[in-house]
Amino acid sequence: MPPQGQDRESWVLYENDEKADGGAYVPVPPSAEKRVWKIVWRNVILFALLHIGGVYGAYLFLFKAMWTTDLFAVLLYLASGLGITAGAHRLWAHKSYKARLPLRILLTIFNTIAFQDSVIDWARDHRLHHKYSETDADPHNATRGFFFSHVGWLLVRKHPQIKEKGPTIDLSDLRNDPVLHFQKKHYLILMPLACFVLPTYIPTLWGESLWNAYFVCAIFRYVYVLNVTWLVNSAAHAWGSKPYDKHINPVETKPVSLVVLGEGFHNYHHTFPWDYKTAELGDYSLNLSKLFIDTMAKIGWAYDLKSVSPDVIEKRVKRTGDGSHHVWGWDDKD
Ligand code: ST9
Ligand code: ZN
Ligand code: ZN
Repeated sequence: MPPQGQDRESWVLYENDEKADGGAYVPVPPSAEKRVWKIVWRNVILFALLHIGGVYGAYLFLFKAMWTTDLFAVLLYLASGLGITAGAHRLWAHKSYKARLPLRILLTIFNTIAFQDSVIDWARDHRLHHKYSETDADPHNATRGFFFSHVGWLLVRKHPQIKEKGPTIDLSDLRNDPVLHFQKKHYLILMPLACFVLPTYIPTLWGESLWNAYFVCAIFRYVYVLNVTWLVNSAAHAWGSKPYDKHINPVETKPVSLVVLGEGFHNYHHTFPWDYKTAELGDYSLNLSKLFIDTMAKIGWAYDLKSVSPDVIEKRVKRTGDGSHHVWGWDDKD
């Protein structure tokens, strides 16, 4: 058995000890060995159908639907995206800022349009992802490959380590939030309404067909947002630079940031997960979520925005960065 009650580093070292000769503990890198997938065929079939519908919806989006319908689909992408980035991720999973009731209600509505399961369940998996990153207790453990971290983890039963380590995560702050409690309790009514029914009905008000509205604003928009979100788990754990910590897999990737409203600066985010910007710099063009939170702060709906001071970042860059950091000419100093 691996040592019990160890911190993450020890756990990573000893997780595969059953492979060791004679029962000795042999340090291993934090990568997973080949696993048996307990496939959930219902999910495989539903995701396959969803993606076929998504490709068809993209065709209608590009060539057939009314421009107002396309615009509405883009607005739904931005709203549901913010429900994940500014809501589930930065506000609820990481508590990187605080929000007054109207903003919590707005973000919960946006989040329900995104249909990535209730905020409480999303944040439970995400807190685990950070605490046990790149181990079997990480729901989308990127050391199991691009496909697994992108979508494969939603097609199989969770690794027993997730269910064993899961209860070590404190969720009391989320469970005590009445808005989140309401969302989880009524999810099976609220989610179909917000993600599929209303996005299909609303475009008929300006003369769009139900068919086009369904495939463009519900199916295509949903599949698109799912896939760009999943890119943060797959591409942003694989391809890019590591200016803040070269010892971890997450990377900085501007192309991903652009489509995920500022969540592609993933090396920074895993190094400083409490920063509401999820990035060192606040370039709004690559971080629409920051623009949204800053705007909410201006009207008083968001407050206590947490950030990291430049000298803390600088020290960390010099200590653990891979040398690719080029901000403020630090590389020329010393
Ligand atoms: C989706 C989520 O797509 C995507 C999340 C992406 C996260 C990205 C993060 C990146 C950073 C942010 C960037 C955002 C960018 C956004 C850009 C937007 C423009 N702790 O799960 P079950 C226990 S969702 C503790 O069924 P199975 C617990 O007892 C898509 N305990 O496990 C639980 O019971 P309960 C739509 C845990 O049976 C029980 O196990 N949704 C934990 O192995 C059973 O849990 C779907 O398609 C834990 N963490 O099934 C649904 N986890 O819940 C897909 C579990 O009652 N999921 N337990 O407490 C499933 O069908 C299933 O979960 C499964 C595993 C088949 C994958
Ligand atoms: Zn990550
Ligand atoms: Zn995070």
